[in-house]
Amino acid sequence: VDTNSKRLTIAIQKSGRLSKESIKLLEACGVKFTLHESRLLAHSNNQPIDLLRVRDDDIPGLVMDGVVDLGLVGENVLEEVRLERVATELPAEVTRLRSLEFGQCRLSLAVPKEDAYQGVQDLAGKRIATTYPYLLQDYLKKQGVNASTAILTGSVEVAPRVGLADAICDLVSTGATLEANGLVEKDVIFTSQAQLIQRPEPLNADKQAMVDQLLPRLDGVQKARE
Ligand code: PRT
Ligand code: ZN
Repeated sequence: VDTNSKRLTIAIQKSGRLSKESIKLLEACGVKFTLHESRLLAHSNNQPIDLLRVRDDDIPGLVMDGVVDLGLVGENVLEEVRLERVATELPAEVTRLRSLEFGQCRLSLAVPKEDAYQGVQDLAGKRIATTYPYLLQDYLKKQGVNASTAILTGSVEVAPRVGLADAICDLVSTGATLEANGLVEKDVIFTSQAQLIQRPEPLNADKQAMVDQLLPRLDGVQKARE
């Protein structure tokens, strides 16, 4: 992506829980697209804007590295990537523009329902399965608890049952997944919703003008939804 380009580049999740709402929000702001399922890049039909459609995990890094101008991503992924990048000394700054009021969820500790659990101290010396090792260890450190992690990118909720872990740290929205797996939510360690983020280096004048036009429209759309 050419940073001198007049076209604003926005990264969104290609397919997943944030995709539909992300497109819907941009369209409500007057940015029109024709999406082709297999394509990574989509040009707007009516604005100098390009959409880059990627895994949500890639969005914070693309924005932090200035590869794209804006990104729409969950705070959970944003903070996990930020902590990982701080630990590995990679650029980790973004400018947060707006909370987007969709993709709400929480990252919680959960244990098998038959376990006695008084508090996070009970997890000392235990193993916790998660997709968010940095957020988890950051929380445990603040609580003064030493526990190990089993990093899984999926099926975290089955880990206790198959003996891979004693507890889990996973995203929850309705709680149905925990319930179905005989787990009980104990401590919320992080709450999240989708965020609009911008790369830290200033945008060129053309791009800044587009952002200045986009934000009031977004505020209008969100106000109308209340
Ligand atoms: O392929 P890609 O990497 O882009 O997608 P992904 O599979 O990593 O992410 P995806 O599409 O599942 O979620 C994208 C983002 O949506 C997350 O990073 C969160 O910011 C947000 N979000 C909101 C959720 C949920 N709600 C949610 N409930 N992400 C995941 N879940 C999962 C959770 O992991 C668990 O498996 O849903 C299950 C629990 O849901 P309940 O309703 O049973 O509690
Ligand atoms: Zn992901």
